[in-house]
Amino acid sequence: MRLFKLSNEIAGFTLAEILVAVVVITVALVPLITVLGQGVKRGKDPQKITVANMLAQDLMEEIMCKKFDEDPTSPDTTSRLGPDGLETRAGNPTNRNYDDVDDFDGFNESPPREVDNTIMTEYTGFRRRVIVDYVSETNLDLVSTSITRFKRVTVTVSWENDTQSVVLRAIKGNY
Ligand SMILES: [Ca+2]
Ligand SMILES: [Ca+2]
Repeated sequence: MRLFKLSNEIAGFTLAEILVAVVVITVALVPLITVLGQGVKRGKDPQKITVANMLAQDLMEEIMCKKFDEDPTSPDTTSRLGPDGLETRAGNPTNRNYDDVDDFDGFNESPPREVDNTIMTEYTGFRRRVIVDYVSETNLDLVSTSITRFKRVTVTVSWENDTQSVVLRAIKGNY
């Protein structure tokens, strides 16, 4: 008898819980559906955004592995942004590969290529661009025209004739 009463209480409590949960879920779903609807209207393709993010991440990881600057002194005294000498990303028999992060400043390729210059045939509709800036040591969002100990790497991957894009940023410090 006691058991029956207990189970009744549990059942009643559960039903109330379910009703509250349904109301909460309904309220929560309305803004979510609105957001998804806007995404579809703008023509954003979630699958392409995922691919673009992957392409951006791939290039960013390659860049961040490089040293801070061509000039090994700290802080740099002769730094300039861009490739040094005849460096290229893939290198060649007579010249070196990109070896510091700012060698990628001005990088612009479509279709995307592997490090060895092989075209990524499955991603031909995408473009990858890179900008490298010095940023203020007290405010990493502020681009600096003078040499600092921090470089900001901005990788932009675009598609559909550059009308769609994702941007990835990272900071490389000179420690
Ligand atoms: Ca270099
Ligand atoms: Ca350089």
